[in-house]
Amino acid sequence: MPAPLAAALLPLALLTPAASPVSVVEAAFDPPTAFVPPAAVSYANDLVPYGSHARIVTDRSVPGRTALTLTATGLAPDHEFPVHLHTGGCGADPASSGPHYQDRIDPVQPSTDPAYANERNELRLVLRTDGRGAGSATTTVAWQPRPGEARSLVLHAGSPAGGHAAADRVGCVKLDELDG
Ligand SMILES: [Cu+2]
Repeated sequence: MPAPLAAALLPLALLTPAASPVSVVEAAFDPPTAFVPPAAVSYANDLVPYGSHARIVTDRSVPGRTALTLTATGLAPDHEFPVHLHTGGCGADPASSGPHYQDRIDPVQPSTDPAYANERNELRLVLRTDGRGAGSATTTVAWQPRPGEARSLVLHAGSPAGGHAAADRVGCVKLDELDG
């Protein structure tokens, strides 16, 4: 490369922070019983078929803001999944993803107070799939998660379907990238 360009790029390289403000997680949903703990867990093969795919882009490049986009393929068609940022990881037990991540933590748990349990204080999306099971949803919140406290994005059943209650956790994607 020409010397002037290299010289121009050097200061940028020195300024590059250790953690990128934009992180991308790509994962295929596997059963929780997989031998290697999967990066994305399906608890309901009918709504989140094994092998279906999620891509999560988390953009924290604007100070004090987080924009999160979830894109998925291979899910149940024509379905609406409520999706939330949760505090726990994705274990064999759907409950392992713990409560919703809150910017201001409700002192009373489980949190039902609308002053805390709302879409400004929590990160929530609604993922609507098309006839082929693909969909995308995005949202922006006016805060950034505390490092290590938002470990998963959880898909809920949304409406009673195939023996699942609306609140059932049907899928979970690990967000290790947000840990630091
Ligand atoms: Cu949730």
